[in-house]
Amino acid sequence: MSVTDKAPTVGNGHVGRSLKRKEDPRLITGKGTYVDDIVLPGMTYAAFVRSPEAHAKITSIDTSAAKELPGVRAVLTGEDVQPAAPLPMVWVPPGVEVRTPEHWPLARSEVKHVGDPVAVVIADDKYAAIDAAEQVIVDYDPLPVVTDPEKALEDGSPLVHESLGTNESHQWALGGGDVEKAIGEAEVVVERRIVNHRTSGAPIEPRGCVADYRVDHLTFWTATQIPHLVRSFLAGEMEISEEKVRVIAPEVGGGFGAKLQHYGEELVCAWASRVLDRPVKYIETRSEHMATTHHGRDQIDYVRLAGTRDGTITAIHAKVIADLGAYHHLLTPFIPAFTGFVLSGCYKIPNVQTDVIGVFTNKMSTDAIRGAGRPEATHLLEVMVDQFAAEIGMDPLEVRRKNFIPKEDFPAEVAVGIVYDSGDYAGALDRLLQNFDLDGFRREQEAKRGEGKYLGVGFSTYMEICGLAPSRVVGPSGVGIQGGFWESAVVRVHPSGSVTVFTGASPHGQGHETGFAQIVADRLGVDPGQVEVIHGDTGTGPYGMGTYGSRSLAVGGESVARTAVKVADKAKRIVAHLLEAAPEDIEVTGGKFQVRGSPDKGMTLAEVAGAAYVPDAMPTDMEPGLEETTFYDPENFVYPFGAHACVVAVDAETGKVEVVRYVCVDDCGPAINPMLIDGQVHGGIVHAIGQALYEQIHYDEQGQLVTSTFVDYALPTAAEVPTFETDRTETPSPVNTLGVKGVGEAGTIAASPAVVNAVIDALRPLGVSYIDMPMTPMRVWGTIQEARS
Ligand code: MCN
Repeated sequence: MSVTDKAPTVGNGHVGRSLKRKEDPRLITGKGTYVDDIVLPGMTYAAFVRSPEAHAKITSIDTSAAKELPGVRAVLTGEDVQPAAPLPMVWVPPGVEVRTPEHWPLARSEVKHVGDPVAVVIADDKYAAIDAAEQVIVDYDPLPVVTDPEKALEDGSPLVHESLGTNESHQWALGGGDVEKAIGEAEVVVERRIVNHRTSGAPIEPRGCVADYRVDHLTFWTATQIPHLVRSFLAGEMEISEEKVRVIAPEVGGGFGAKLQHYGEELVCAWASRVLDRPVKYIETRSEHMATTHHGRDQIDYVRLAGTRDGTITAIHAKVIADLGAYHHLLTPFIPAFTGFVLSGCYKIPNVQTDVIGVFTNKMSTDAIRGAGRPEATHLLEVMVDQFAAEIGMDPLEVRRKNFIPKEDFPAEVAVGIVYDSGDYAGALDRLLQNFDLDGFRREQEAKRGEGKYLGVGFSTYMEICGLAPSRVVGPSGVGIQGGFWESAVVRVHPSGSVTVFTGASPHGQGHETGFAQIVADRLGVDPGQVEVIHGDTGTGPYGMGTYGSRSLAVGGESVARTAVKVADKAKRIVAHLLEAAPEDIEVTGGKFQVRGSPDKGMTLAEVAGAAYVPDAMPTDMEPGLEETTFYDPENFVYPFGAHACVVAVDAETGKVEVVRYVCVDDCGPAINPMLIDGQVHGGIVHAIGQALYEQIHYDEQGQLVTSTFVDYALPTAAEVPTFETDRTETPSPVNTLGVKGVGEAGTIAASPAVVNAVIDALRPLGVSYIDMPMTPMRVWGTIQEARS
């Protein structure tokens, strides 16, 4: 990897400031337009008929009663909705067979999980559609069910897809060094079975779409993270030429990975709109969300970590049994592979190996949920580092320090062959400990123990891969999302000097309208209030890849920055021409394109734009206008990192865990907007505390979903989390000119092991040495009882 770009001149210093979010005035005054706010003349509403069975043959579907009901315009089944291709799965790793059963938007002959859509009713109003859906009579012939991925791998297990002859989707391995040899020769080997259970993305706004097909054109609003990709998929499936499909992601109320997907319901609504020649709206209910929007995690990790008694880690091996659910959605089988890429974490471990077995079960599919494979890796690694430290009787922080990749080693290639861009792991931990008085905590812990309270502290030092791109690395790994992994931007300066930015990123809570405006404002010498950022509309900007994998700033923001630099360069040439100076002597400072050393010679962007759009005085070899485009494909990923500490109080009588303090240091390179970063870190930590203590998608043995509402699926609220004490170090990435890395998933990736390690730290005096998530009162209490007996 080589990066030669020089950082562009920063003009007015908006970058680095905690500007309030430009998007908030409309959001907090209820003026945002979400999918459900879109009302079109002649609108009809979709309600899906879903399987109550986890696995069954469909023996008949009787739609006659439903069709008779007032207001019902159509009832469609799998026979009626026949797209040109099944729903997409885009991971085809070279040399690995990934068994991918056909996945149609409406089940054709069998249902494979509770909630599998079987038919759709389209009616004039939502309630008529729901009532009619209840009148569609489907006869099911139940088949044997398997929900436990380990049982699914046993001989004689019920098969989710009979035609495959196995429940194994695929095996995939990634390694470096010789793990078995290192483990065989090690002084110490610690082993654990770590369950990283199934969770939901659970954004506040569930999924929804409005399809409006008219005269060969489809306009499609959808709550998505990937509007351009949804357009490509819909165009292909419906055999409509791509330019005739416009996909708009309006205001999107959170996604957390669950909207990095192309769902069958989207296609069904578009199809129905074409059949009926009317707009069709679908908004899922919360219970539908829990059952049929893809889940995350669900790995059983058999981990061995080997080392010497002086604390050097010599090898780590993870056998990952990944429960993929019933079908492959967009990236389902790839997610556990991502675990393998980051298994070394912050450490110099010479022997590293991940062996993944992907397994079908009669459950909803898993796919990317915030972190997507990386939280699982960090969780197992950081928990195992503590287990290893306990085994050899060493301070877990000393073990970490001993094994950190030193900052002088960057760019650093790790055993699995990837090259980390930059890092200072010891620096982040040092900063954390400055903010956290560990000695003071240990004294308090001791004192409180005398009072019958169990306090514990857990640490997690993490590293993650994000900035998803670069195509030339991701492509060969087999991820074939239409169009590669670059990002696009257009920066358009209007004749008045105000600016519109079009980005291929598709924010759904991250605040790109603010951060991207700050980047452009500095490069063009204007106020961020003069910069409007347009996103999520395939009809306005060039093709773009969307928002996921904490890629938007490092890839999308960088493409915006580069485009603004191109615009500034043209502006400089115009100014140089008009003010008779050399272009190299023009700098953006004080809100002007200024001739260096001549304070009275300068032009505002509005004056430059005026000249560019009224080109009579422009250089003859220059095109009129002031607008540029960039397609940016980076040379490497970016690798953020940090150090987190969690303090818990455990009530040993009830098993209740309370997070009483949370201190963290994150490093995502130079901050564009520290407040946006804090917001991301807060949300990310809550997400992981949720998994560690409360949230779990739970199916019973018959494949019935037990946690289908927020009554059973326990999302933490503000009352369950402390005030977060955040801080940052800033280690620039050499990969992009902004020096930035991602932060959108950092909290989620870092926090769950910190919480688990804290609970174990609290309960060690009672003999507890390990506990799985979610650490519900029942589980914690049970573990204490077991340890006591
Ligand atoms: N940022 C910054 N300076 C930096 C790094 C980041 O100011 N040095 C800012 C960025 O400008 C951006 C935010 O931090 O406003 C996050 O940027 P980035 O890390 O590039 O992540 P993305 O914008 O690509 O967001 C994706 C990430 C993912 S993968 C999930 S999942 C997620 C998340 O963001 N889902 C979210 N954050 C979420 N936040 C909300 N509110 N809702 C979701 O669904």
